[in-house]
Amino acid sequence: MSTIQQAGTPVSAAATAPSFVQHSKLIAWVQQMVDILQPDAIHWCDGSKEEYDRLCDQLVTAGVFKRLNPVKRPDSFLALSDPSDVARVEDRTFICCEKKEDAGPTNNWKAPAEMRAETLPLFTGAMRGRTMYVVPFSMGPLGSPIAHIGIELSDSAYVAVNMRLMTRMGKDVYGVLGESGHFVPCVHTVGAPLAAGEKDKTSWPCNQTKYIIQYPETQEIWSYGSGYGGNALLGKKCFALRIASNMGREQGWLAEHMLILGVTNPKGRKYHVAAAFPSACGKTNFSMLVPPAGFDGWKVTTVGDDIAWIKPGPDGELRAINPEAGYFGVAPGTNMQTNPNCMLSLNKDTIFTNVALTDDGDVWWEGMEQDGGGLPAHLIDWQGKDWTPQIAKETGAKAAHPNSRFTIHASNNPAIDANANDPAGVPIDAFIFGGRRSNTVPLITEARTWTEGVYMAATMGSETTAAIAGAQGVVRRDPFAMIAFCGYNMSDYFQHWLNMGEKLATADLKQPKIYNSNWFRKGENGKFIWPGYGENMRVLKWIIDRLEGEAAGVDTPFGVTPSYADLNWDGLDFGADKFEQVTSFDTDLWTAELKLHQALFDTLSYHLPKELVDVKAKIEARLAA
Ligand code: SAT
Ligand code: MN
Repeated sequence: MSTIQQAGTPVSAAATAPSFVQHSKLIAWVQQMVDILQPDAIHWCDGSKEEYDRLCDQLVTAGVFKRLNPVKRPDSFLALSDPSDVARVEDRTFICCEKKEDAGPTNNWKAPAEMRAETLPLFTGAMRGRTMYVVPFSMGPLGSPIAHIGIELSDSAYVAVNMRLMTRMGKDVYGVLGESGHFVPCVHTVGAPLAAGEKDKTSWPCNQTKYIIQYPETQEIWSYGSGYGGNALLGKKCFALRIASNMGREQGWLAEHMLILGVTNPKGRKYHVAAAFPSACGKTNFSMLVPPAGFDGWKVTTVGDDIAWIKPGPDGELRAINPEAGYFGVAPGTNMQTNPNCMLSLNKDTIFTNVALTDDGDVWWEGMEQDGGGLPAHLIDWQGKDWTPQIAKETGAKAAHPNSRFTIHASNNPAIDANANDPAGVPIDAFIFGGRRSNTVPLITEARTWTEGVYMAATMGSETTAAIAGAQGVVRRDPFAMIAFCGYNMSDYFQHWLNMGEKLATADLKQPKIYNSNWFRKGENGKFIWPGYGENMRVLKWIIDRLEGEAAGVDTPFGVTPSYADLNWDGLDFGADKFEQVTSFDTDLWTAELKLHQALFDTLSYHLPKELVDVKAKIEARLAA
């Protein structure tokens, strides 16, 4: 670590750069940014445990962190954000490339020069009175052929410590970069400069004006005004999805909003499945799934819980890594029933954001009452206010924000896959695309061909969740769960997927099978029908059995689904009538659904692959038959 700065002297990147930084272009870039952002000091992060501890202590002193009860939650902290800064801001997220068509109709677009001119006044002096943290990070195992490096400049120590959990962060990154290696420059400011001598009036400085800007052509990220999640931890959605999807398109690989899990069957054969669900739809739970009773000999292990980078390996087969090193997961709803591995992961070394504080210095969120303790008599809620069951009843106040999160290093996870850090990645056998739909879409459907699978993923719809600022529960098309994350034209992205399948076929390589799932159908009482969580193993087993050529299925106009007898029901009381409710294929609903697919295709008509239009025509013909 070095924070060498004399009060009153101009901040110099070259003078403060530690000896482990030997990259002159990088130092020059930091200086350029210092000149714009005008921080009071520079802190070059080395990523050590000592540095992490020191920064956490500083955050406690500054009132940003509360240290949790060391007996109940060792080395863990709680941060409460500004109530206006609690989720990703999609309407303030921009893809700035030269041509509007290259960003496509699903992204907010502005020409780079225009965006730079508009935001330069905001970035100018934005770090005054603050320290600029220089955060070196690798997305993926250091030196892996699938990994890429970024440097984030941030004026938030909260970001620096979160990045140490979420990425491979530290001075070893400079070893990989050497004197001239390639990195993605990422600039982040909370947008709350301080006048000389001024102190923060709040523990979560931010700005009502927000910009999350990606310049894909120059691979730059500029984030202004928010300290929260994907807005501020720039390795995550900004780099690993929006910028990386562009890199993948150019270089022939995939950057996807997917968990990756390993699943071993009783024969001892191991498969790897990558699954795309929208934010806050259970990716973390699925990736840490514990097989229920009746599934002896089955084992599920976590490679990643949110993002997958998938590149053709030396033999052309698709190999996937989790570019992240930790999990930034949704707390509410997590408990020993829904995700025991996750609960165990949170026992120590955790940063919690926007959950509630118990009277004995521990954390609490909605859903934890199901672990036997019932509702606590008193809490401090995520806004720092008193919370009691009575207050909750009268006002509906949530103790934890619905998008409250935990940050942990993946090594906390008892179900971590033995190959989670393998630089070569893991081979992918199947993809699952899962929307959140209260009706229409069946529990699980297998695509008959790669193209049919791409169609399923492309037309996926989903009800929005608390991970996005704004309206919730609205059905929108969310192709590949990438609506907010694809950094280029969505139709070109569909084409890229078709091309990847074609490449595998041409090389005579096995294409992973593609599935469409929906755990979220509701009954007339408005409640979810599928019990979910660990029971998803029943669906996963069917998928693996299909890969082994050992499970039957029935044809629907949309693909192949299991019949009741094709799933293992050991230990679960779920009758054929209920199964019918989660799998039924309703012709009227599907006729209406296809109109929505058409509306999506109308929006995406520029460069829309003809193959997808053909699949739609085939489904329509089958529906009519
Ligand atoms: O806030 S994040 O973008 O990191 C979480 C999510 O929306 O998936
Ligand atoms: Mn996500």
